[in-house]
Amino acid sequence: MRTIDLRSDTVTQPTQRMRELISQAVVGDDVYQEDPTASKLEAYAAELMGKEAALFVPSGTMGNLAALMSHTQPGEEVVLEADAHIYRYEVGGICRIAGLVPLLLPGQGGLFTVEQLKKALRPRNIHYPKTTLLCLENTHNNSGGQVLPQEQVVEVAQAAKDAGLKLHLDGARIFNAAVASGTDVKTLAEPFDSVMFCLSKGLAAPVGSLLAGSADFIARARKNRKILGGGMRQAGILAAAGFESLKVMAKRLEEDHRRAKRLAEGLGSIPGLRVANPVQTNIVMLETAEAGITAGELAAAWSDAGILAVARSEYGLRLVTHYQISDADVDYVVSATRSYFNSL
Ligand code: TLP
Repeated sequence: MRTIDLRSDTVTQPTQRMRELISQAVVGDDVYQEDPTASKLEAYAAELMGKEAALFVPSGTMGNLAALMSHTQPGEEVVLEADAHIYRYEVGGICRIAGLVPLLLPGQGGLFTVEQLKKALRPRNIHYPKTTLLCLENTHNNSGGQVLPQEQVVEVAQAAKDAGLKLHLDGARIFNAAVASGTDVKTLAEPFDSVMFCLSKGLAAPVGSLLAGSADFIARARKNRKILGGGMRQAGILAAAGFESLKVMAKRLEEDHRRAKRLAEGLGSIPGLRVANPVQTNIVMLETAEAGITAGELAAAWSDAGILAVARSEYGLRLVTHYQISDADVDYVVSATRSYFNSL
């Protein structure tokens, strides 16, 4: 039985062309900045994001952490949306390694308002940590891959800048946001001093993310990447696949979004199942409470049918489409789920 793996777009396998590029990569020692393939990918990423420079990092988690460390000093405060990946799913590195205090603002679809931000920012006072950075996430993972409304992003960013804050974007899925909103990544990244994006999610590279920003910021991030153990040697072996991600795979994300919508429509039409939010990109958040079954029970039934998904809470599941999920797979998931519900 074939496994239909909807746990995440991180499960994507490198394409044949990526394997060819990897085998042909010209490499050097990237800690000495002598790897032409890694350097070329960094220059290309910087240009795409409209920033001066970029840095190839092994993971999104390291890219975000290196950004936090490079924008701040330990003991300072960072504003984040309450469900931000940086806060919820990066093992507390923000506190443990960067030494920062998170200031969490609850958002709608991953974004809070200017009024919330202004109210939360406190004046200088001997009792308070200095607030120096604001981070946003686009698309917003925990809100089901929603695209942040760019007008509101610009307003929030302006208010943060006026208050003297730096801005970082966790753009792990910024290409999904760009495709879904019809806005190019440069425009989405424009309000931010730095942006991190992942090659190893819907863009299908085996490993790697990029952090882009000013030349000075990237020089600091390079040093911080070294502290974190992310100074890679013949990094071009990994970076080589990234060109295919950016030039080819980024252009097909619409297919994943179309399939996620089809999946949501199919599953949402089964009585008792509810799709938590409008599907805009490649993530579907499903709720089983009304059906009186737990997420764990549905995940177990799916697993028996060769379908993998993540049970996120007692009644919540996440399903993510990617290039290895076909229309036929989507139809199979819907019909297997219908059969399961009919058998209850
Ligand atoms: N997200 C993963 C898991 O960590 C949950 C996933 O399957 O969605 N920012 C965002 C918005 C992310 O979704 C992720 C990964 C990261 C950062 C971290 O990237 P990696 O996994 O490369 O460290």
